[in-house]
Amino acid sequence: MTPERRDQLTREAQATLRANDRGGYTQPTAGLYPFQWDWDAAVTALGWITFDEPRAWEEFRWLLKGQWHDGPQDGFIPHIVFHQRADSYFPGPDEWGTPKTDPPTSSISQPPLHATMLRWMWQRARDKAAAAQALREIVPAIARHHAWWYRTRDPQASGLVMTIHPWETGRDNAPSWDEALARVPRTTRPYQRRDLDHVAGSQRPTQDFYDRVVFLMDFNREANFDPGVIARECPFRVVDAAIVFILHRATSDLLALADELSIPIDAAALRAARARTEVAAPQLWSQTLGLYVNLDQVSGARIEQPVHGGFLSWYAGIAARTQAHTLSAWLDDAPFGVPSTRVGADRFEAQRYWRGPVWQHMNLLFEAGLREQGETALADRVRASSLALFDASGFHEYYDPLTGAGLGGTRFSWTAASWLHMRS
Ligand code: 9WN
Repeated sequence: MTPERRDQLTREAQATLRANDRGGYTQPTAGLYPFQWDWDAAVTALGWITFDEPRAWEEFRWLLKGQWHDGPQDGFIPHIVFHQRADSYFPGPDEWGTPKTDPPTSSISQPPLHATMLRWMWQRARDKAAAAQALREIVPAIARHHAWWYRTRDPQASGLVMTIHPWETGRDNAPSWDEALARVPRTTRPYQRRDLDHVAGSQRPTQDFYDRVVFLMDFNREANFDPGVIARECPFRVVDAAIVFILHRATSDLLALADELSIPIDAAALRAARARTEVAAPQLWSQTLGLYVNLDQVSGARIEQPVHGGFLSWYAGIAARTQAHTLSAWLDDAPFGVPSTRVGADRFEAQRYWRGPVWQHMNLLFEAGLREQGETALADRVRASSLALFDASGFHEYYDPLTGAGLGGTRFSWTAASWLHMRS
């Protein structure tokens, strides 16, 4: 890539975040996603820190306005915070039935990237005094969120947190969830999807998927958001390897930040949770696929689907040597990597949401983990592929791994933020 093109992309990325800024939180993209999303906010803050440090810390402060306090859900950070009303998205604030909070929120979470993004922001920040002050506010809240994950999503202390909604995994319609979701009834109540007003149906989940995820949203409300009832009775309960790995990594970063800044948190409980995950992680290994995969907690079976979440094991510091061969083979098959489902697999679809396309923030995490674990050649391949996509197609929501074409939403915040972080 030429230096001129790099500068142009940087200007465009900064302009994208400014355009999506709603005065404290960043919309993922106008129209399609008009609120603040949890894991988007964490990645987006990583982009802001490269050119506007105060604004980066604000992103977290605004996300935490949606955190729940007290009771069994204490520490919960919802996957959507509805700071303002907008009718271009379904399901909006009135659909979730959550207790009246200000701002209103959804009732499920998303992959807990926060502590890792915060640590990288701390390392990058030039104004260390302001950064330390922000972290002293934010880190205890994130520690409560980790306690929420371990307490409510792993009540048996198995070492593997579960998740109870495809939207909670952030990789909503990955082929791994097909069987588990097929057991969930289809809702019979009327509702109006809004995503198809913005993006072609061939790039979005199916109607069948929506009917079942709406049922799960309503199930949560009928369970009165009681995590004990949900953990026992929710018809969709899976262990998502990506969430296990993201949480595991984030817990290490949380401990490191608290230690470095002398912020009091319950470090012993977090260390114990980490130790349990280290012991339990081999249950996620698929010998057949040479890859960490997901588990269906209702059937008890490993879900033998080749999806890219398992490649976060390096990022988690839980590496399996043979997985390097698997990733290498996946990259050989995809002109643009890393595809969310292996190219050529039965359920691979090049353009449909999480069933094939490439997502740049995932590549950012893969690259970081590979590099840290000494898999330099693979890290370089992932990076080269990502940079080629930025160069060819700019800042889309996701990309076709066969052609590099941009898909889904345009002028997308976490994609622009990923460029700002990865370019240097
Ligand atoms: C549901 C905002 C979010 C991302 C998710 C992505 C998509 C929402 C949707 O958009 O999900 O949360 O309506 O499709 O799958 O990862 O956080 O960018």
